Amino acid sequence: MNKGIEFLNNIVEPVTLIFHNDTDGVCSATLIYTYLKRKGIKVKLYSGDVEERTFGKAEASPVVITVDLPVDSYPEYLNKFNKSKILVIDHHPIKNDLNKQGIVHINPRFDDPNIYKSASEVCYELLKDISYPQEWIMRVGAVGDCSIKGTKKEKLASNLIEAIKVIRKTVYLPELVEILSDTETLDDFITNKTFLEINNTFQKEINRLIEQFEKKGVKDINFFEIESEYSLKAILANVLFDRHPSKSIFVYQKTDDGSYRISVRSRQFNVGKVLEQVVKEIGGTGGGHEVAGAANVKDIEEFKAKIIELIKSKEK
Ligand SMILES: [Mn+2]
Repeated sequence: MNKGIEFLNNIVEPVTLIFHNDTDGVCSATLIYTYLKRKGIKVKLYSGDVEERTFGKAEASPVVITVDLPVDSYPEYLNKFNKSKILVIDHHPIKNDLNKQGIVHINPRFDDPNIYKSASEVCYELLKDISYPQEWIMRVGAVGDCSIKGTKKEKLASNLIEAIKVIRKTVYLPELVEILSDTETLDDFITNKTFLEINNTFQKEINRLIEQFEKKGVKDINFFEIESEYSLKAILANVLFDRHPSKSIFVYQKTDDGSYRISVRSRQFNVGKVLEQVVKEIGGTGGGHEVAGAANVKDIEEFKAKIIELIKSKEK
């Protein structure tokens, strides 16, 4: 922890800040960004998933900070920053200790492997001794990652960030961080007209898809293809599963490369295990937890057939 505080305190050169494209990532980045901006440091912001292209597009500034991204699972993504000072702030299970490679690697799981604490809380704790980080931003991030329950308004703010991500896409998130950094209170954020309009568009799209899903007739096992200009499989799968908690929900969407991404929710079988088994047999990637998981496959019809076959064989 002290190494992290020292790293942040000593920054004088321009920074590249790379953050996960979800609520916790946005809020973590906002806390770090606000601190650096107040110090007069130039910051370049980039957002994405833990994948090559997220790091590929990021400029190699003298200082590089990543937040809410388990880069220790893919240390090669950081190779291009070999001339920079690097700080990794994360909260996911640890695969490699990057401190051994000259990187300052902060993760509460070094002290307690089972601790569940959002990246926003980790950033807040680092910053609170050397500055005045925005507490409401930290709380919204923590609510986004379910590490605290939060108030109704905090929940609303967390959902609002998710909606903004869906409608404006990941490319907009750096701008969102700048706006959040200049937003003084939680109330200011959740009453922002532009964002409420975005939320409206988002709700309409979700409602349209719910209606389409239910019109088809809800069965025990449901495969539902989303046709939408937005990427909202996971969110829709959650909403449908909330409405039909005893059913199996497969929500899928065709990607640009012609393959299919599928979000799965079910209490009728072990989702993670079944998905792992299916992709082992038909190719692709997939897995997850007991009730929630995701997969990426080439042939959706083959995928559906395999799922039915596996579930039937387990019933016997
Ligand atoms: Mn995250």
